[in-house]
Formats: sequence, C-alpha cells, structure tokens
Amino acid sequence: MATNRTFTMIKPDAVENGHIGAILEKITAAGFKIVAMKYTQLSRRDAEEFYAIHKERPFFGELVEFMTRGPIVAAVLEKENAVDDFRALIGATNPAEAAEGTIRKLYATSIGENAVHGSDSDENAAIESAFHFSGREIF
Ligand code: RTP
Ligand code: MG
Repeated sequence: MATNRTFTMIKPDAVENGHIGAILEKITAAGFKIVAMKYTQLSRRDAEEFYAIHKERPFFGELVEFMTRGPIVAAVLEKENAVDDFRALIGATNPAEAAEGTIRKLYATSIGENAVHGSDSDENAAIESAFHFSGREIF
C-alpha cells in the first residue's frame, strides 16, 4: 500500500441519516480520489477485530453495537498526505470539539456516533484497507 492512501468508513449513523452523498462530495471536493469502495455491514466479529485496539476501553461494547447496527460505506482514498489531511477533513472525535466545516461537525451526532472513520497512521491505513478489500478491489 502506498503511503499516500488512507482508509475510511461512513458509519451507520451517517448512513441512517442519509448523508452518504454529502460526505462523498466533501471527500472528493477536498481532493481525495476514491480507489476502492463498498457498501457493506460489519459482523460483530469484524467490528471486534477492526477496533481490537480499543477492547479494554469502557466504550468498546457500545462501539461494537453501534458499528454493527446497519450498513456502512468502506473506502480507500488517495491523496498526497492522505492520512493527516483526511483526519483534518473529518475533525475531532467529539463533534462538539470539531472545527467548523469538518465532516464530523456537519454530520456527527455524538462522540460515539461520529459519522466517519479515518485511519490514524500509514501503517493502520494499509492494515485497515486490507481488512476490507482484496488487492483486486483497489484501483
Ligand atoms: P476513528 O478511529 O473511528 O476514526 O475515530 P478516532 O480515531 O477519532 O477516535 P478513536 O479514539 O480511535 O475511537 C474510535 C471510535 O470509538 C468511539 N468512541 N466512543 N463514548 C466515547 O467516549 C467514545 N470514544 C470513542 C467513536 O466512534 C470513535 O470514533
Ligand atoms: Mg481511531
């Protein structure tokens, strides 16, 4: 995986609230190219594995319930400085603290139900992309 890529999910809250189109528009308008994308739903096992790093945190059970309750959009995005630029575009984990104009400020409901995921490092972007996509599904 090239280091100019990141991985994102449009989370179940944003899908339920009808924000897929608006969020994809923000992402492409910010200069990200979609190189892989699918509409899918995480199983409990998928969510527990994907968020394994948080398994000792008090919100882990809630996070797994939330992430499995409906479909998501998973995508791999390409842009120079993709990981950091995408984290800036989505804003702080807690939408109350997210900057104006960020995706979480616009579309997230709460710190738990915060509309989008963005990888936090190049290494995790590669791991998370491979979790959701085979080599043949990334263009
Ligand atoms: P993400 O991994 O989804 O892009 O979010 P993040 O880096 O901004 O935040 P992280 O610390 O990795 O937390 C992962 C997700 O867990 C949920 N969370 N809930 N109730 C809470 O206090 C709490 N804290 C975190 C959020 O869905 C967060 O995005
Ligand atoms: Mg994170």
